Amino acid sequence: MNHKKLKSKQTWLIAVAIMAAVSASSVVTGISSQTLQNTFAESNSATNVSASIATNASTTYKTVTPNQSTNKEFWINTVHLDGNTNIHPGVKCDTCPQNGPLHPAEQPPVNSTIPQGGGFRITEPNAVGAWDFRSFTFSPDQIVVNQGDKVTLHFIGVQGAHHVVTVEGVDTFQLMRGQIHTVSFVADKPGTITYICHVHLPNMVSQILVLPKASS
Ligand SMILES: [Cu+2]
Repeated sequence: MNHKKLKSKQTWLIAVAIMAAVSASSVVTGISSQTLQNTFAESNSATNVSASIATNASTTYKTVTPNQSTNKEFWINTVHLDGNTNIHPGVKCDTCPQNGPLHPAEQPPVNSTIPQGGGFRITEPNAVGAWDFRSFTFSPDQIVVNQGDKVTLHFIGVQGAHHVVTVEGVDTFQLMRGQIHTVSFVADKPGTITYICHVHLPNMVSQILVLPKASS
């Protein structure tokens, strides 16, 4: 066997070894070679990642028919997110569950430009150097329904002592911690409906997106 033929045979053997490895891994992971080929084809095509996810046989979807009105029910919590920290490194603050010995020193920002309105709050360092940055929000803060849906929203006062909530064109009400207030309406027009808390502006502002019926 001359040198050229030997090299050709080596290349062929390497190719067989790679194919065997791919085949073996497919058996181990339970993925058919056809699926692998599809995955490679999709990831190499111009379509995005969601296309390859959409064709995955293991993914199941609940079919959405835009023209069919349904009842949609959501539970919306009042939430404040707190960034607790300390101006001293490695010092436990009185409200920081995550504090550990390696916690770095963090000073409150000087001349912070926090918007007015109650939605944000900085609590200055206390006796042990702990300080906090708070931001109010609704959870969820984005809801999608179809035109014609009957929408029921349960607002739950969880964090924050007191809120004054408006669901645009539907209702304005007070919401105390521990209270649940329910509103219902038919989303008869496509577009957006905001729900806001007047006590915690400008960030406790959220949106219901009403998708239009498809033209038939
Ligand atoms: Cu509020």
